[in-house]
Amino acid sequence: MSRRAADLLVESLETHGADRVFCVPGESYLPVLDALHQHARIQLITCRHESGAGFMAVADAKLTKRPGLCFVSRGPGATNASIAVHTAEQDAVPLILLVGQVPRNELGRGAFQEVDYGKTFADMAKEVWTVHDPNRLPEIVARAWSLASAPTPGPVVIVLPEDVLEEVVSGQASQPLPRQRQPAGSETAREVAQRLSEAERPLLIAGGCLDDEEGRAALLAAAQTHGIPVITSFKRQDIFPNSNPLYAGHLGFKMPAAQREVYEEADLLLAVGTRLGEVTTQGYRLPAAPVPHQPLIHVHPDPAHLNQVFAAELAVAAEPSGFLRALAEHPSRPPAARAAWVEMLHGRIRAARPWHRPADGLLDMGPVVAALCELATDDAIFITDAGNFSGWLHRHFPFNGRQRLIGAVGGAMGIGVPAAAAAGLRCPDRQIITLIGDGGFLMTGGELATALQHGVPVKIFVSDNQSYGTIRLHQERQYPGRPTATDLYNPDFAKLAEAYGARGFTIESIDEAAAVVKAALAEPGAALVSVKTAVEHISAFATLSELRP
Ligand SMILES: Cc1ncc(C[n+]2csc(CCOP(=O)(O)OP(=O)(O)O)c2C)c(N)n1
Repeated sequence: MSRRAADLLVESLETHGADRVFCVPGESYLPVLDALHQHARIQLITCRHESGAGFMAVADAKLTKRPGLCFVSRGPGATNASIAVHTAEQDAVPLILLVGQVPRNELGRGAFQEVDYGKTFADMAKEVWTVHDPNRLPEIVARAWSLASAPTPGPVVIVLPEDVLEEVVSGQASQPLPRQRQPAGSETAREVAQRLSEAERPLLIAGGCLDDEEGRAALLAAAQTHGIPVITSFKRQDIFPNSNPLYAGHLGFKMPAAQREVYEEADLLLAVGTRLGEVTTQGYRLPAAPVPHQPLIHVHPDPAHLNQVFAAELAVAAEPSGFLRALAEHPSRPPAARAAWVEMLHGRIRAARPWHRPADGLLDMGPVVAALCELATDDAIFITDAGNFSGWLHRHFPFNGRQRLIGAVGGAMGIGVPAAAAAGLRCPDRQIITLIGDGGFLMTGGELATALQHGVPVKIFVSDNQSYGTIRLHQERQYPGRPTATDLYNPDFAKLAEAYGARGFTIESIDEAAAVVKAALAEPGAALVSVKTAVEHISAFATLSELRP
């Protein structure tokens, strides 16, 4: 059967399970848009900025565990999308970015909007492939799908010279390559169980590889079988029920030193499905790099991350859910001292969780989160942009193990609204709640139009403190009393939301918070709540007055 290469590309994406792609259209890949016009089984979501399209693809991949797909135009489109490539690398998310390119006979001449993507994305993408021969498109799609997915998921870029796309080809669409299997290894599980039975103060550091139903179930089963306290890696506190007595906390930013020191008393660290990044390890201190202070057992599917920074006593290249399932099959008997360790760790978390009205009566995101604790549904999807406003959710919200938290582990601002749109499209029956700062909202908030175009009833809470507060906090610490470049002039966010066609609300005081949150969540359509937060409450852990000498 002969047809255009663009059609073969779309067919190949479809045979791999693609059902949705995100794009900003461009003249450099018109044949693909036309092919998608004729393949109604793949939904094409048109976005307002390539960073929005890329973030939506990243969020979609976080929910489906399949590569997120994003089509962008050459040059300006591709460079706008680069934030998503970076985020996919940092967050270990499978992403395929498909980029238009100048025709093959113009390559290397510096033609209009030409970019050498191999150079541009070399430091972020797992691979960048330019399609020179249209007949190899199926092979390239299959390889890109497989490489983006494993062993550490990440971004792959496919570059499509525009003349390639119009060529007539006759090959078959490709089928997915088999996923490489990694046996869980019963012997290894037995050995680890033996180590656990000797440890008085073990800690299981659970990472993003466990962020699906299978992984969560395996984590819970292994933790309960062995009575091991669980702490989660950065922004993964949703993968383990926070009220479970074995929940011991979340390795995020701004952890009080006293809390970190408690973790450092562990006599065995079992890190499963985490790359042990800088934030998770509290600046390479837990475990300590390069030689940890306590024995480290590191389980990760990608051997490249084992012994990369930390010398593990036991380095296990295994699929984390399978490993934990095997571990749960080898029960151990914890030493008597374990119970006190478990209770001490969870007791601290339990004590710090409730939100209390601040003595100065100023508004921050606390009362909003307190209301969300009461009102969010059992399977709500929370999205946090990057910034200090998220600290109140991280500190006070007890994720139940079914609720999801989506944010950029890599710290990119701007993911909040696009990810909400993508999550609503993927999970139309679940409540979608975004927390975002005034800074982050004005980066990619235009994607609210994309959400509304598709009837996604996002609920967005904007912390309107008129500041790039996180940076202000750093400045107040390093250069007290000399904030620079962090004050913001803002629109009226509630009116802005109304102009988009969403319902707009404003919260100006603590006393109003609960009722307004309730009203916004009850809205059948999209709603935005502008929360007039006081910059004095610069984070969930500090006020400006406390920081000043
Ligand atoms: C794309 C991007 N640009 C810049 C930064 C650096 N940065 C981190 S947090 C932050 C300020 C966030 O401000 P806002 O969204 O208003 O939230 P707040 O910290 O005030 O709660 C900035 C500029 C970043 N992480 N990502």
